[in-house]
Amino acid sequence: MTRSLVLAAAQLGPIQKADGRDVAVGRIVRLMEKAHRMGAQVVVFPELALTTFFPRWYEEDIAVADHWYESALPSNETAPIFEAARKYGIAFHLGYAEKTPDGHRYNTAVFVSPNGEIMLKYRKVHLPGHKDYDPIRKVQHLEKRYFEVGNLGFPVMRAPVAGHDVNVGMMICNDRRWPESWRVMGLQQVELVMLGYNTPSLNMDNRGFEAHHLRVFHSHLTIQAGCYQNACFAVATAKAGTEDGHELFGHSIIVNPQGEIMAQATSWGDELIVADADLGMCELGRTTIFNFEKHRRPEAYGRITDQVGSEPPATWSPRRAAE
Ligand code: CDV
Repeated sequence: MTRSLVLAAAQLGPIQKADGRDVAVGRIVRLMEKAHRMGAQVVVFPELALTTFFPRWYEEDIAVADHWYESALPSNETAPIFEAARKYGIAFHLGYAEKTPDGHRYNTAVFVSPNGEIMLKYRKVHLPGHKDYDPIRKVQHLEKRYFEVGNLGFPVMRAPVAGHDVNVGMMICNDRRWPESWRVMGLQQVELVMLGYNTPSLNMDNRGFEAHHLRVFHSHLTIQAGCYQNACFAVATAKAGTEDGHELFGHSIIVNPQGEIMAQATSWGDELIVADADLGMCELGRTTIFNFEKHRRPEAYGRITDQVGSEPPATWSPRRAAE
């Protein structure tokens, strides 16, 4: 039997610092209604979908930032999202800032069934940016201040989605740039990777020039390569447009296991894109070029897990070469 799904990326335009949860939740519910009209069965919302990208704002006292976090999901404020999913029979992925009952803070995403059950939770592993105020930067990127490194690894779950069992996994924003994130999920036969991102149009590190157009290119390059090399689909959903003067580049995409872009957002606002995914497409890569069991050589990959930073290589000398 063909296993096919209608996938949607629900890109969100900017959420301003002054906007309350009701603003984001109202827009998310409207995108959910649209997803229903367009026949979507899985909808992926961005990273930190309920608030502005608050790690750009420095707070000396982290407790002052507490209002950006969810301590329960659903809550009174977020319940309308769960109600819409139930009403329309749609499974959804949502990124948000999580504060646990024992006070830990994570950049988190959940995959929720239409009946409101959290089927999978992921906490961002590759936190970019810095912990303390950085005077060199044009704009702060304080994820290392506001979040702990995720403690759930990169789990993949075989979950019921629209009548099929689907191997689903998640990553968040910067994780997409790291082949390790994809491969750990590829090793669990992931079929659908869901990921949200908030990526500025300009490099804000102020440590060298990076051409504007390459920012989008690098984002797409990593997602397309990740899908091809691990024979999976991805729904990659952006927050887009200008948040309090800070521009995010959008360009949400849905990608197939050949690494092809099946759908792409064209606006910098709230926008829904959809694509039909035949999950059988994952088989070709998995049984040929990327048949891991046949072709992987972990005995040659020791450095991947033994080492964190790079090391200089051995230096060539005539004597060494002769050995
Ligand atoms: N929210 C993010 O993780 N943003 C990062 C930074 C480096 C811009 C990204 O990879 O897009």
